[in-house]
Amino acid sequence: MLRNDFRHDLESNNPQTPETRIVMSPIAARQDLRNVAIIAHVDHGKTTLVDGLLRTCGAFRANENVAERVMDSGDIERERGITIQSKSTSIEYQGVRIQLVDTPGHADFGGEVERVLGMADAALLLCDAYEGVMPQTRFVLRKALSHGLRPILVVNKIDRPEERAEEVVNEVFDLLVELGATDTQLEFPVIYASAKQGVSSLVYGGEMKDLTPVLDTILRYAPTPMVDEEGSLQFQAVTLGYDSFVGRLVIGRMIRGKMQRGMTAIRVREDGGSDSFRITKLFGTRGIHRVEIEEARAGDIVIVAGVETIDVGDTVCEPGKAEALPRIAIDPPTIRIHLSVNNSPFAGRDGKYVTSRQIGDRLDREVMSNVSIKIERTDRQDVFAVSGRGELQLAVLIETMRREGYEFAVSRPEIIVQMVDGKACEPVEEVVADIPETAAGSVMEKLAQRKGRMTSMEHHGARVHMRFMVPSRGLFGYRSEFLTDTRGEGLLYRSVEGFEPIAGDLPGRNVGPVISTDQGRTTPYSIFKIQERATLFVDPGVDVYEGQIVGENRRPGELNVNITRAKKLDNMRTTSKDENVVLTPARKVTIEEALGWIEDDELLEVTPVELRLRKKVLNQSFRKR
Ligand SMILES: Nc1nc2c(ncn2[C@@H]2O[C@H](COP(=O)(O)OP(=O)(O)OP(=O)(O)O)[C@@H](O)[C@H]2O)c(=O)[nH]1
Ligand SMILES: [Mg+2]
Repeated sequence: MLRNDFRHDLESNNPQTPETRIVMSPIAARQDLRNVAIIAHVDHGKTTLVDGLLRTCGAFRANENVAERVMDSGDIERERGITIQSKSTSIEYQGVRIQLVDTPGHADFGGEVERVLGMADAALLLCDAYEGVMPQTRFVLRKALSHGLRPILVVNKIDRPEERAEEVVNEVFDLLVELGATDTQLEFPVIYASAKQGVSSLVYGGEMKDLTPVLDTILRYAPTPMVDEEGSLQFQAVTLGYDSFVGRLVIGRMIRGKMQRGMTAIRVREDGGSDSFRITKLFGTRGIHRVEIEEARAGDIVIVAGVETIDVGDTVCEPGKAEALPRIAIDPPTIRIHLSVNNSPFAGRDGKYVTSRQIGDRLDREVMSNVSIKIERTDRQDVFAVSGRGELQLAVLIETMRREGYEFAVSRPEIIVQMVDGKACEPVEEVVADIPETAAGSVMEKLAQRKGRMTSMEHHGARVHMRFMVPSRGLFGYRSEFLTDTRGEGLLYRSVEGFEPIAGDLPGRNVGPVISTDQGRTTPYSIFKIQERATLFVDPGVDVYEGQIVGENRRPGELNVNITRAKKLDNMRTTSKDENVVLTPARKVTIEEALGWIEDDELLEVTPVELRLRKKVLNQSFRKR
């Protein structure tokens, strides 16, 4: 489909219609403010663009040493190079404050995007100039449209030699049509940018200057917040934070009225009841800094301190004027793990918090700030069911908890079945694989075995771009196989699309566990013997226990081994041949890999120091095959 003529038509895009100006309504436009959410598929450059915009607006002092992707401030975010939590910042441009909300692009954190969209009036949609529309582009755009946000398209990474920006603009247009965008939403402005180089242009192939074209477009096209500043206070809690000086923080948008530091307010709970509290401090963001403010007005995105218990979605009001806003709707979880008290022989060696009480309290705290995670008690006091939107989201929770000193065991993820029209349905995902042509055969075959069906295939030079619909269940543990099959050159993206009738049985794991038969310390001698047959997860000199999984056998079925055997002294020979024993370094399994690898009768043991795989039943003779 051909897109309409997108003129950067300044006048006709003023979001204020004449009617709203004439009517004697308390609703007025805040010309000094714009609230913009930045959304895109993973890695399309959102956080880098925020860096560039901050720099353009002089948010950093000349001598200030700022890290790249400064908004990715969490440890795990920096290590992995991805945004996990959405964060807001603000810049001043031509007398207008633009409040920017950076969001995560990874599908597992879609819930995070969904809840912050309510704070914005427009969405800056980034799209990689080569990759184009990807699964998460569709997901976040659909959410933005359902919030009635007006999209502004930034075709980013225009510096890539293989860019195909014009096609990408058409892809976005088609996607908008498919998603049922309104005419106004279809008339989206387009900016061609390289966030990394800090340059952009309104014209494809035009002169690339700084990022002011992005800022100018925001001022022209992002609607000014239309708010009632005189009405009674309504503020909705969207994100929770914590500060060691001021305690719990609540981040959200002022929907109506004003809020002053020191005032008494109430929070309206989900059950309709309310608790009162005093607003001890109020903050706004100026650049990357948090600054204290005395008053917040409708339209502002602010941080409130003083309320110790609040849930995401609660409304803050004036006492006696409780008026709750609709709760924030989040897509339901799709996968579940069971988190239990560690009962391995090494339990308690490393962890500070190991009891079911401590684990339960920590999980309860997570739910308060992370609405896309659900916790359920099970019939066993020491086991908790934790559900979320994907393995990465759960892996990040597991990693965060172990860094805080927790120790526990995790079961294999299972999908969450939903009844749709009386039929049992399972989550299915849109999968996009961008791979070298030579790997196409094996990827298609593997995904077909996993009940995937191909929906499209395009050739881009020597690479193939394929789309599939695959049950989430079939994708557990697939990523590492995919990387092997594409020799590390493939890109794989997934995003939950919905629920479909259960697709039937899937093949099991085609490798088997290598299991230690003894407790003790691993020896080079025994590792040398076993490594001919299997890939090991442990190095020499490491403590292992009976029933611990120490490696991967190339064939299914258990391989029980003694990995702690010391070489007998009587046949000890110190020939040079012996001393030159070459040991393959152990394969270090990550949390996500482990979640995709373990079977129902196995567990991942997590401590602040170690990740161990184990059988649930440790004693070999008690384990049935
Ligand atoms: N070539 C090129 N690379 C870019 C550009 N913008 C960002 N990148 C790179 O793309 C990668 C991802 O950038 P991020 O800014 O973290 O992307 P993001 O959209 O915030 O990613 P998530 O938050 O994880 O969804 C980084 O390696 C950036 O350096 C660009 O304009 N050109
Ligand atoms: Mg980011």
